[in-house]
Amino acid sequence: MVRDFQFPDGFRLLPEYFDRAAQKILLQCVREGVKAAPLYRPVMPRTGQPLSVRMSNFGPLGWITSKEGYRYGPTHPVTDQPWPPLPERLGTLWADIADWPCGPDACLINFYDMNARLGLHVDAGENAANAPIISISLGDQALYRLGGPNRRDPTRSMRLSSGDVVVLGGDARHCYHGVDRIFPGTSQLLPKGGRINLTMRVVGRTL
Ligand code: MD3
Ligand code: FE
Repeated sequence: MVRDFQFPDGFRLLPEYFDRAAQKILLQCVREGVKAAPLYRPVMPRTGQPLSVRMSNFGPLGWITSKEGYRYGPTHPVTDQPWPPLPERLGTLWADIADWPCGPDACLINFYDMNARLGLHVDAGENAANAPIISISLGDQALYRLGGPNRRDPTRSMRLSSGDVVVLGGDARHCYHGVDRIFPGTSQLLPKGGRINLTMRVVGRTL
């Protein structure tokens, strides 16, 4: 079979980087975090259409959307409280594998129920546009799709499983990507099923 797709430079998949015990610890961290900063449903800029993915954040800055647009901000859009601190285990993961001179200042928490999806997009809201993004998957498997720097570039789909870590550095950082579907019943980590994805980012100073 001939494939048109070439993995972008800087894409690294670390399958089951976290074992089951470590996944449970991270899940506990997320539970603590969303107690302080509840998952909420972001809306699309302009249309106000709700996304199917529910979100929250850890760290000094969080990624938020509103009808006015996307931005990073220091407080939860519903509670107006600061985001909870980044869990220590996530900070050590960054230090161990990011190969970047400073730490992350934002960690987006995405929660997918079995019907949630995330359309093809590029992450472009960060001033530190060349810093890597590190993603951690927990719970049910996801069909993840990675493309190139242009929306019409060929794409490649892969399954991300609980405990997998993906590093998006270099060219990969500027590629289109999305989540086409969740495979219910593929993990027992979350008692009610679903998937959590954590993405650590360096936002850089927002003026
Ligand atoms: C490739 N999240 O939060 S993580 C996002 O599974 C996001 O929740 C997906 O896309 C998720 O923005 C995918 C892997 C990921 C994250 C950022 C990327 C892949 C990326 C940035 C550039 C290229
Ligand atoms: Fe993204």
